[in-house]
Amino acid sequence: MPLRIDILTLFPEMFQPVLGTSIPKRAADKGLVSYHLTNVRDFATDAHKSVDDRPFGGGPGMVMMCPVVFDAVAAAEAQDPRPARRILLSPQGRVFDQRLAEELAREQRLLLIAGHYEGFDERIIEGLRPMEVSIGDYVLSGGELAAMVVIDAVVRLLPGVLGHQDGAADETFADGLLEFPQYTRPREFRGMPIPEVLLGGNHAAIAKWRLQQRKERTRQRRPDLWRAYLDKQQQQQQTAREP
Ligand code: 4GX
Repeated sequence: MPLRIDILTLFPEMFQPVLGTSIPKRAADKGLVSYHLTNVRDFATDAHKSVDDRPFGGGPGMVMMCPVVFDAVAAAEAQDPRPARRILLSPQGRVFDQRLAEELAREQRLLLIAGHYEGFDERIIEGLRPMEVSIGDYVLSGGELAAMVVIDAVVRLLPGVLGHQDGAADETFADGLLEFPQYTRPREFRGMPIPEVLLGGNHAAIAKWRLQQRKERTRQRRPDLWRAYLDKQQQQQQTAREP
């Protein structure tokens, strides 16, 4: 069964350009994933089609209301018997990373809730118990772009989505190091040559140079990743020594 992804949003039209392009589209065309958009506003019951209201206690902005969100989740979930892993995009959430992408790629069904406005009525989180996920420490105007980031990172990990060529195996974060620099034609551009080692055809030397580059770049640019890499290496050596 393909992965089913439900998206609950007030702006379903934002998703078509992304899900209908490149890898997310290719994955759906191959039958490896399906996308299902639910417009939360369709579940508004009053004449004005309200989905948000002013916060109790006062303050700026509007808050997404419980009834529409609960009804939208129930309607989406009833479309398929498989239980969905519920995810709500929010700066309060667990910070999204490659490890979480890999975890989500093993699910059968995801349901993403993308909110606009200042936030959700807290009882949405209390009652629906979604996993709160943040794509980083900055403020977006809505959860839609965050949902698309999560979907893109997950879908490209599904078996069969990427060709063997652009396989997800040996790239950044698979082993915790940044990538090595790449070059293509021409051999010299505006006075800038390419590293000599890449022209020699000595594959062992090239592999060694690339690993060196990856380590050096990670150490200089991402000391946090470099620390984690060193710790992991040390752990592996420890395990290898155990009887
Ligand atoms: N990573 N936003 C969600 C509305 C909101 C506020 C509070 C729930 C609780 C974001 C991020 C993000 C802005 C999306 C506020 N929803 N989402 N939105 N960073 O900034 O995921």
